[in-house]
Amino acid sequence: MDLPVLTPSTPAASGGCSSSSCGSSAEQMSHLPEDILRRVQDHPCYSEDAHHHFARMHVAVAPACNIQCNYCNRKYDCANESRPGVVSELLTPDQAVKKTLVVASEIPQMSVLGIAGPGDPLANPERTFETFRKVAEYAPDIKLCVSTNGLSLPSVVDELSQYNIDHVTITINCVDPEIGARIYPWIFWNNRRIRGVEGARILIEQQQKGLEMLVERGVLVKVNSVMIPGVNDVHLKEVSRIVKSKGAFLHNVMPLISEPEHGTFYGLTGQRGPTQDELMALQDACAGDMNMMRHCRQCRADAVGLLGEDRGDEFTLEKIEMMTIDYAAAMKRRAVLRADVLAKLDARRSVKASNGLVSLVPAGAAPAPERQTRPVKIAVATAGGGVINQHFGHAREFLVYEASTEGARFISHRKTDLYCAGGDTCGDGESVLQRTIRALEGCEVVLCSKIGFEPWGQLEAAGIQPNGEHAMEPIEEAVMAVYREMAEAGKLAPREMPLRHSA
Ligand code: CLF
Ligand code: SF4
Repeated sequence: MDLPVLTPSTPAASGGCSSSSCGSSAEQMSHLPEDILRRVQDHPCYSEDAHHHFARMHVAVAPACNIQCNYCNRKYDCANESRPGVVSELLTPDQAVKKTLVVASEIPQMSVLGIAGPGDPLANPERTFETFRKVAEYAPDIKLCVSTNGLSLPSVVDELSQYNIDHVTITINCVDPEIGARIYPWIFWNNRRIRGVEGARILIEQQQKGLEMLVERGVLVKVNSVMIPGVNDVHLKEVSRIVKSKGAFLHNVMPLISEPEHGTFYGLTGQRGPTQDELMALQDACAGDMNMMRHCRQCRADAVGLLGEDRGDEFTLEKIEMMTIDYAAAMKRRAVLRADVLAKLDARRSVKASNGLVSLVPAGAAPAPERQTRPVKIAVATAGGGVINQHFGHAREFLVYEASTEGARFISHRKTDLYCAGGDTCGDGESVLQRTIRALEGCEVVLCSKIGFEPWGQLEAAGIQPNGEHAMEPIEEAVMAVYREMAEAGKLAPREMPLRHSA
């Protein structure tokens, strides 16, 4: 069908039509069948490689929820898929479609539209499916993705398949109703509120049934789990084992966010979230040969842009109402960009597959040292594209890679307050810089495109070596180059265990 040229006056625009062995990088995913790789290669959440290049957007069309989680306050985004922060604008399906087409035109690398809240998309089936149906009609080049608590999932699996929704996330925090009762005070089921263990049991049954039905139909299922220390942290290894055995493609263990100011039950009762080390240890323990997602940013339910960035302010209802879109023309530009990015990713994957990770060493260089070196954590400032292209002072987050003789692997991201807004004055920048340095604890090097004199000195004083020599280089190659330099300089001798002082 011909795609419409949308203007502010068309019906569509104005209301006529929402561990060492883990990670989801190319290396870990290389065992997957080619057809699955093709289905995830431009999905920023399902492929760690893709998240450097492709963006996602969420449309907040789903206000209601059919369960209560102890980590959720409905004033804030769904904690299944969001970091705390109110949804700026709740959209009708028609507004969501217009916004989607505008964003896809303006951000051609936007490959996925997800519905993830602010409540549960499947507790708002009419609004959710109307949005998907219309986006699929007007913009068939956009992947559709939905995230749910799973309670209503079995009843809508066939409808999901009908709209070509190829990626579904189910948040599964437990498979034991006794544990579930400590996470979910109630569910709303068959027109009544069911509390405690019985409610949790029904929710778990529906989640597992929904997972099995989706897998049977060939839908790619990601499972999200919120890690709640002392409640389900140990148990999540069992969850990971079971969902993997039932065919889940990827497991994403996320940290509980429980700031008291968000007004959640956990926040108000002092339930803490995990430390970075606890989270990584659990992710490693869950990994086995399952793909683990480590690059999740716990997005808002109205997030727009690359993971880790939020361009929502550029696309408010007021702004998009004034925009005119020629989506047919945009789709051509999007196809060119997508083909270009995928060709580059394919080329890099082929090099890695044929030569192994050590091939990241430049031709002619000696092989990576294999003995007497320890792994090293290296932080990277990037604005996307898979290269080191961000000024240290402009970074809102750093990607952390672990380099070893096995190669470079992404292990986590560290959020930081913006140190420098790019102006001439830094205000209270120094204290923010100190917070940034604390966020980089455990890293020995930080790679960025540029860095000022002041932060350089403070990083060095904190034992973190700044390095701006690899600007615009591919991240993993730069990380391995630095690792080699450190090894050759004798800086990576295995650390000895500290001796105990005698009493
Ligand atoms: Fe959105 Fe979720 Fe689809 Fe991605 S987010 S609905 S699968 S398109 Fe991604 Fe954001 Fe993590 Fe979600 S980084 S919170 S996993
Ligand atoms: Fe909140 Fe999402 Fe849980 Fe519903 S499923 S209570 S919206 S976190």
